[in-house]
Amino acid sequence: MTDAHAIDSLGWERRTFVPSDAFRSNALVSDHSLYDEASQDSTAFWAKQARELISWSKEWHTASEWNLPFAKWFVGGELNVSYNCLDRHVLAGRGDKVAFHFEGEPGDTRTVTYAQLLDETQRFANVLKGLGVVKGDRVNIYMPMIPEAAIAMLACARIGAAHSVVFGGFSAISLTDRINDAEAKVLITADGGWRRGEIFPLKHTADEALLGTSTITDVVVVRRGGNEITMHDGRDHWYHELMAQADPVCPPEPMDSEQLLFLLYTSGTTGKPKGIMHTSGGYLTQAAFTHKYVFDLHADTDVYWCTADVGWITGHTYIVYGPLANGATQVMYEGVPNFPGNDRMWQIVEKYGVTLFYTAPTAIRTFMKWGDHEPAKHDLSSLRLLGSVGEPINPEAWMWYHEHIGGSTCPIVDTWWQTETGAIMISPLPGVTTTKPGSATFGLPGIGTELVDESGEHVERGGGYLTLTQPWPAMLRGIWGDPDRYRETYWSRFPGRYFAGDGAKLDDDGYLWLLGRVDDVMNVSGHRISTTEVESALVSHPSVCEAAVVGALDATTGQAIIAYVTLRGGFEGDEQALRNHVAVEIGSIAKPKAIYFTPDLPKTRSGKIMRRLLRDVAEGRNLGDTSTLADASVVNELQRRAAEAPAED
Ligand code: 7RM
Repeated sequence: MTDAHAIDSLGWERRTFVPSDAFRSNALVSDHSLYDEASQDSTAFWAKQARELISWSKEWHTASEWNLPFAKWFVGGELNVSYNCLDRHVLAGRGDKVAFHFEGEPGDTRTVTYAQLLDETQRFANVLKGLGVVKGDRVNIYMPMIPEAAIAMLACARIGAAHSVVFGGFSAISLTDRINDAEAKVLITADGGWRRGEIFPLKHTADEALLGTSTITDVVVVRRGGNEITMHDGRDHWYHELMAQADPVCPPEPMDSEQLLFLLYTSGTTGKPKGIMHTSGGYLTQAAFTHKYVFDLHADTDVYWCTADVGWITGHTYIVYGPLANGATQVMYEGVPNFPGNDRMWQIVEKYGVTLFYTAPTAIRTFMKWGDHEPAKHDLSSLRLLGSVGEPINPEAWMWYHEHIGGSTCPIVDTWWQTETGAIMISPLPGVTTTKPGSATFGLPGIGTELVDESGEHVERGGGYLTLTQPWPAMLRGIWGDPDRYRETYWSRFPGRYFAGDGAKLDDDGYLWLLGRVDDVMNVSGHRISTTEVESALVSHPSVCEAAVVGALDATTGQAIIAYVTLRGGFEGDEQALRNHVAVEIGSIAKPKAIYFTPDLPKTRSGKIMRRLLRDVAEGRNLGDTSTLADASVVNELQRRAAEAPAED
């Protein structure tokens, strides 16, 4: 083993799934033409996509300008993002097409057509203008999952104000920090939203947040929860009152291709949240391209449902900008997947005839835990494609998704990307790519990926660091207010390339397998073991639903593997059996030293497992920052048990 060794590669999943003839014969792409074109000249490839998928009011003069690490795309071009998402569909006679089938958690529904969405967006753009918002200002959005969240975003885009959406589950202090960093002028929120049968009081939290800010002049409040709130005279306004008086016409003003479209804050593991900057022309091009081709969107017939919240990048790109730019019809759901029952998602799929379904591995593993009988209660035969995003999907979770949701016929697109990349980077093309459960397969056309070792040397096979070798249209343009941190965070580890922070491995066929964050890689007696591989080995045992492993300091081996395991319903935890199972699956070096059974794992609010906290627990440390944790009681319980029964030798 050399010093340049990045990550060992242990297990190999060998099952393969070829796109069916039925799917291929109807797919937008069923050959390698897009890959071939892009490999000839990727800039020309993206320029072609920008011309085909986006309407420009002024043509650009230079497709791409690259001053590492600062990129510009479609330089000199002008467009209006909201025009692309709304007006052009209405002008083409598709005003009556449904944009959103909205399903509230309590069961109330609303159908919003493209014409209605355009009408509300124009009015709200005028409302914002009336409050003094001008091009270049920042507007904060703190909303439940209701159509007004999309309307608020599109209205900002229409007038050239950048939005900064803060997920509705974040605390007052998180909102304060983000408002202050962006120096936002206006806050758009709601009285409350529905979650697990109860109202979460957004306006109340916003009021608390605003005690610590000085830039917000006005607050617009959508009535959703009907809960009692306090309106501050002069500052707070009801959305419906302002809208009733708003001018219905707000022409889409052309914006520079590099006009700031939004900031989206990522918490990261250290330091204050980073305001990731995304601009207009390049972002919309890649959002529309990936949404169309990765999901094989047939806009006239498909019903698309992405279960993310608009507060995350997945909601920005694959609920708002990508699907609307493509004129898709989608489902928007406000609430949790287990209200009123564990089959709510499948009931919605059946009700609206959803054809394309995009969710996260954490959700899939939860559905597995709830049992096969929940999806079996519903007719899911409308589904024709499934997607996954957010974490590595363990092969067993992939297989479960394939069989129990996809009826063993739907292709699965495992899509790797980040807030920073803006849009999907690595994914199968469903009519082209033979998939392997757990592999995100290949970089999309026009995307340059390369695995490198510790010293930046090319890795041909096995584990390494995932880097991106060339600029892409939807890439972040920087960190708001901190260009040095931008360069340092993403462009300094391997000079000349973007390093995403993720490890991956390449198999003999050149397939990419994401292995999790490199900060989480465990070092056991000099072996660099990825969390993903051990977790996938555990999840491949019939008793296991979900697993998280961490490397905890160990006097003999440097680090020892500690596993936290959630069992499937009806199974008893057998530590020895699981340790042996891991040894058989990937080798005895990867055997966990201790296994703790737990009904739940600590996750971020967007559903990613927080291994850092588990490491703190395993090493008996006080917990660091827990503010991004979705449910703090989970770690408290694990910590209590760790204190009572220290890991045995
Ligand atoms: C879209 C999103 C980004 C991080 C990323 C990875 C992990 C996302 C996958 C994945 C394996 C995937 N944005 N990640 N997708 N890992 N396979 N298909 O999640 O900024 O919130 O997170 O998520 O570690 O770096 S994000």
